[in-house]
Amino acid sequence: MSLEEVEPNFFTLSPDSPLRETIQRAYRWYSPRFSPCDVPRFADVGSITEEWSVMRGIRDFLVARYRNLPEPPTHIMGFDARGFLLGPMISVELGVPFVLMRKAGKNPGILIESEPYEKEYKEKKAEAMTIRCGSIGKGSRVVLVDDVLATGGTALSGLQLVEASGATTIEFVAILGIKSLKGAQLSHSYGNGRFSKIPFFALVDESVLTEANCGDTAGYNGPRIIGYREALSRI
Ligand code: HSX
Ligand code: ADE
Repeated sequence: MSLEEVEPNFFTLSPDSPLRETIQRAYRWYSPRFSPCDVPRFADVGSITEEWSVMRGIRDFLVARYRNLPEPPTHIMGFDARGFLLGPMISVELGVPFVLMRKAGKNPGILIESEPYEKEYKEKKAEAMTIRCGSIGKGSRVVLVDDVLATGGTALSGLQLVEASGATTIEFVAILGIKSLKGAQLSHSYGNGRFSKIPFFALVDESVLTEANCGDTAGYNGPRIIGYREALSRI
């Protein structure tokens, strides 16, 4: 499948790619009224995981991509929490470890912590990512995995953790890259360009999130969250 370089070292699947079409058919987004965050189009990773054949298409494509590299990855590292949905299915096929990057306070052991980062939607306070010391090290060749690349704060935290472990990031990969938020540029311009050579790869960009992909329930005026007892009473 052919790729397009949308800006230096930032790639997507080309518009005629069958996998891009498959992802577009499944992907749903929600407006702020129906989503947990105040972003214009909240991309629902559940709409991807609920389509097993789309997941399989993503897995097969990424496994072939990394297996065929002259120097394949030694580790897949996923971002808390949605990177955990994609990383293991790739690492199991490649026969390499899957390493969990977890938000501060969640990982056991001695940890390396990234600088604090912000996301497209702001949490109450800035977050940081951690990995356990020794989970990767000198000579490790790491692929970083997430569902969405938006402003790129999260991706940058992963690059910092790999660098601070003495390892190498061979690629950051996500299903969706919101090009207009310039997430790849944040990492590529960080720290005098120390990460400028690291490829970013988003399978699709925000152009797949068309009006037809909106998951909002038209005309619904009720509460977004229905409690257990209320839901029971409605069955
Ligand atoms: C969500 O925001 C996604 O799962 C990613 O981990 C992250 C992307 O936002 P940003 O840091 O690129 O703005 O938690
Ligand atoms: N994380 C950051 N921005 C997002 C978006 N627009 N949809 C889903 N997850 C996100």
